[in-house]
Order: sequence, then structure tokens, then C-alpha cells
Amino acid sequence: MDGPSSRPVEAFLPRRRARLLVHAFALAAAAGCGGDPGTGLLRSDLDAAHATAKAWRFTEVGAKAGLLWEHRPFNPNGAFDAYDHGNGVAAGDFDGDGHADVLLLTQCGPAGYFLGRGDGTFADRSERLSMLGDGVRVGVAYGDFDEDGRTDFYVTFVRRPNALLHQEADGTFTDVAAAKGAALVGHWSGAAFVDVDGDGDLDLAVAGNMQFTEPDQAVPASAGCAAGWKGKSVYDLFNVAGSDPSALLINGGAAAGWAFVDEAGARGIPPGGPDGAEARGFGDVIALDYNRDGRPDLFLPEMFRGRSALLENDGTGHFTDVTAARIPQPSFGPSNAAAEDFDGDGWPDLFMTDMHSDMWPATTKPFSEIEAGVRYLGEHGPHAGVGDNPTGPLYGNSLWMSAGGGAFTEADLAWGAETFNPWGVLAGDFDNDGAVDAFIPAGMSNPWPYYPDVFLQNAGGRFVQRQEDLGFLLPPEKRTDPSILVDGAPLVRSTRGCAAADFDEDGDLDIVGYAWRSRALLWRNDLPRGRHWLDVDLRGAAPKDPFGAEVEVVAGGRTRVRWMQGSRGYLSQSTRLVHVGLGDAATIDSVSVRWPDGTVTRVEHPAADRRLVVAR
Ligand SMILES: [Ca+2]
Ligand SMILES: [Ca+2]
Ligand SMILES: [Ca+2]
Ligand SMILES: [Ca+2]
Repeated sequence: MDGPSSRPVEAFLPRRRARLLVHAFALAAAAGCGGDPGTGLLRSDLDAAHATAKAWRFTEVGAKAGLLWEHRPFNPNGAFDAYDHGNGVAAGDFDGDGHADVLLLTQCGPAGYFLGRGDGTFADRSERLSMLGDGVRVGVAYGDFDEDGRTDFYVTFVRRPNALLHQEADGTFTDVAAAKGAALVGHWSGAAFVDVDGDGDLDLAVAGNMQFTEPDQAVPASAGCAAGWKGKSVYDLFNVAGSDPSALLINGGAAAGWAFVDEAGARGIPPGGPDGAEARGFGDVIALDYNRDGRPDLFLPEMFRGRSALLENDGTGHFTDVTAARIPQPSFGPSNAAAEDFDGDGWPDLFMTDMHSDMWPATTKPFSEIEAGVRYLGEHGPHAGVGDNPTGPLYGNSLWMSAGGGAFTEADLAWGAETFNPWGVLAGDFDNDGAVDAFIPAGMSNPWPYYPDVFLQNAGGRFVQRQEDLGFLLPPEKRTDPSILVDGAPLVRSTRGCAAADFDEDGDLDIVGYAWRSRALLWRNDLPRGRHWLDVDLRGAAPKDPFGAEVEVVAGGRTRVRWMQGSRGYLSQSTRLVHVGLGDAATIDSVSVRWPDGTVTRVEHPAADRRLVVAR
């Protein structure tokens, strides 16, 4: 399984259905499926966990699944500078064999590239990304920018040119960033592929961050970490440090050899700024169609000082900042955001996770003494009193629930969406009940106290925290990693980038990520059987990856609306399949796809509990 498969996509569908039948009736047959010589993991082990699952759990199986990889930060000393912002993760079928794969970025040391076998285990092909070893990596996005049918990657860096990795026919990669006009140099964070100008090719939005290193910061010359770091204090980032501008790379298409030109300034992307009050740096970028006019809009969460940007697309890739009118009180310090329909009205809601209002408790304060479910009056968190800022930014998460037509109402506290020390929000229907849930990777690095990851199950009108009974506390050390000492104290384990895909192809979304300065983590979703689902695999004409397409599924008397999204997860990207939980509905009335060019494809009565390919 060393290269992109040339098999038609339908080739793997019968096998999928067969597997699902096995799951539905008896798992005894799975015992004959053999084992995996690479991991020692028996296929029957994987299936047995599902067969016996009575209560819903996530089981962490990263090492057993073959994800043998470690995250290594550039600055080993902790969280006093923005190097602790972490790295992105990508999940999806990269090599075209139908099985979900994983890419893991680290600041130092080798990036991880693991090809999924479809049974929840992986083959290590990390040598294919060895060209990323000479710099501090940050975020990742993927899409087929040159329409050759193979998935390509964009990887952002700190003070080293960003990489555009073109996938070759043999599954290896070539960095073509310089030739394609995409070799940006600066402090970059998240990125998202989406066709913003509607001309049929994928453009690329790249978030610029604050200038969190000193100008003479040396870039590591090899995959080894440099001995010294010259990051600015995180305290400087609030008012002093300048920001690198964000980029909007417009794809010139076949006529231009698939080369990009950065047109951010001419197209309404907020500029960066010099040191001082004008500095505006972003933490990530997502594409969403907030007013459902079929034109992809952008949201850039600003990590410090509450000036995130909701940018409305006029359909030609020119943007107007509508934040003040639509999101009058964004979170103060969000590093990430998700756009999903949490309340089931068919409109995308906007959930921002605010890390930087929460990082001010004394470093000795145990997390059990922190009031996690409240928002504070000021940016200094627990020191600032409880209650919402009446006019300015909100000092905590914010959940902007769409009221239709592009209007939003803030509903974070009403929904129970406030959490502590969150890095990102990975939204998805993890329990297949038809309502979108969210996994919140959380926890600051040393010397701040650990705070657990949070799982928000959508209970209809409110989230319920389920992380403890679902198994998200990291065993066995839970609070710290005693094997690694920083300043004489055990390392605080916390989670950063993560992404979702159904790696074991059992019909539920699993989660892949990593713990800071620790190993890769794969949370296998052990959802008891019974609820129905559909994965919609959208094959566009131009672009072939139709990010932004809207999918409407009618089943069991309910209509659910989802979107094919590029950036999903902090600095990360999740499966390109549109996963739809159907609850008790075993049959589907219809699936309608609105493609980026506005045309609609409707499929009547497709079967549930399978992958449905819809081609333009
Ligand atoms: Ca694959
Ligand atoms: Ca390609
Ligand atoms: Ca385009
Ligand atoms: Ca799964």
C-alpha cells in the first residue's frame, strides 16, 4: 500500500459493506482476520472491544495502533513564550486507498506520516516528510491544489519558508512552495484550502501570527532542536509585539501552472501591524458560509486582545469585515474556532475557544480550585472577578448561535460551553445521534496547572461534560508525566492539535492528536452499536476537493445540514468525508449536495451505515 491507488473508489465499498454486516451480526468471524505484524494488534482485539461495549467509551490506542511518534517542542522550558502554541494534525485519506491516514507535526524532530489500513492500525511512512526537518513547524492543511487527483499539503513554519508538498504518483512528496509562490516567511499558524474566488481551483488562506520570536532567532538547521530559543515573553504579546500579516494565496489555475499570488491586501484580509496597538495576529483560520449564500466566508480567531475577524465573501474572493455587526463581542484570546450547526436549525454556529483569558491563575493553583464554567470580567482570568464584560470582548469561550440569515446570538453560558485552558474545538457528531458534539483539547504547559481535556456531548440545547466517564483523562499519570522533569517538576501533560476521522471504519468518528512534549494519541471511539450514520464522500469537478459544499440529509423526519470543511481542529484538518449521525433512522429519504458553484445534486433513498460517494 505504498502509493495512491488507481482503483476506482467503488472498489472498496463492497468490502466496507461486508465488514459492516459482520459488525451487525456476529463478530466471531473477525477472529479469523489475522493480526498485524507491525503492531502485534489483532484485528479481533479491535472488534471485540466494540462487541462487548455496553457503555460508550473512548479508548486511547495510539501506540498499539502503530502511531509511534513523539512531539518535541523547540523551547523545552514551558509556556512562557508562544512556542507553546503547538502543532497541527491532519486526518484523512491522503494516498487514495479509501482508508484514513494521519499526519502529525512537531516543532523539532521528524513529522509523522502514517498510512491507515482501515482497521484502526497504521504503517509508518514518516520518511516521506523528511524535507520538513529543518525548521519549526506549526499548522497543516491539505487539498488537491493542482487537480491531479492526489492530495497535497501546506505546512506553515516560524521564520522558515512555508512548505507546499506536492504528492507524486508514487506517494512521495516534493516541496514546490518556492516555484508556486507559496513560500511565505514569517510567524504563520493555521491554514485552509478553499476556492474563495469561485473559479474552480483551491485557494489558500494562511493566518499570520504575532512576531513571537526575536529577529535574530536562529532556525534549527536540522531535525534536531536548536540549543537556544529567543522567543518573546508571552506577556509581551498582549500589547507590544508586532504581527505578521495573514495571506490569501489565489490559485492561478492550470494557465499559471497552479502557482499562487498573495492578494490578501487587495482582497480585504486584515493586515498585520508594527509593534504596539495596531498589531493584530491570528491563531488559526476557518472557512464557513455564515450567511449560506454559497460563497465561502472566513473567520480568523485573534489569539490576544479580542479582535477576531469574520470576513464576508462577495463571491469573487473579496472580503468585508462584518465582525462588529455580526459578532460584537468575540472572545478575548481564542486560538481556534469551529463552525457547525450545534442547535440543529440548519445554520452554522460559531464556537470560539479562548485560551488566553484563562492563563493567569497562580502557577501553584490546582485545577480543582478553578471555576471552569464561568467567564471573567477581564483578561486576567480568575484575578478579574466573575461576570461578563458588558461591552468589549468576552473573557472566555463564546458560542455564537446562528439565528438565521447571518445573525448570531451568543449562547456560551446557556449551552454550558465554557471550559478552562482550551486550545481548540474539534466538532463532530461523535455519538451519531444527529447532534454535533465537541472535543476540547486543553491544558497549559509548565508551569501552569494541568487541566483535563473536555468532551462536550450535545444534549439538545445544552452541552454535558463527558470527558471523565468517556475515558479522556490520560492514563496512567493523569496530571503529569513523571518521566520528564522540567525545572525539577514533572511535565504537565496537555493536548493541542487534534483531528477526527473514522480510522477503523466502524461508523463513528475517532480522534487523533498528541500530548505536549509527549506521544501521539489515538482515541478510538467505542460507541455501542445501534445508531445509524452516513459518510458522504464528495467528488467535485472543479475543484475536485469541493471544500465549502453543503450537505443536507433528510432522515427519520429530521433534516441535518453539514459542510465539507478544510480546516477543522486547532491548526489541523479532519477527514474530508462529511459524517452525519442519523440517530434511530435506519433509512434515509434524501441527500442533497449544494456544490461550491451553486448546482445541486440530489440522491434519493441512499442506504444508511455506509460511505456514499456523490460525484459532481
Ligand atoms: Ca489512506
Ligand atoms: Ca495534487
Ligand atoms: Ca480559486
Ligand atoms: Ca471509528
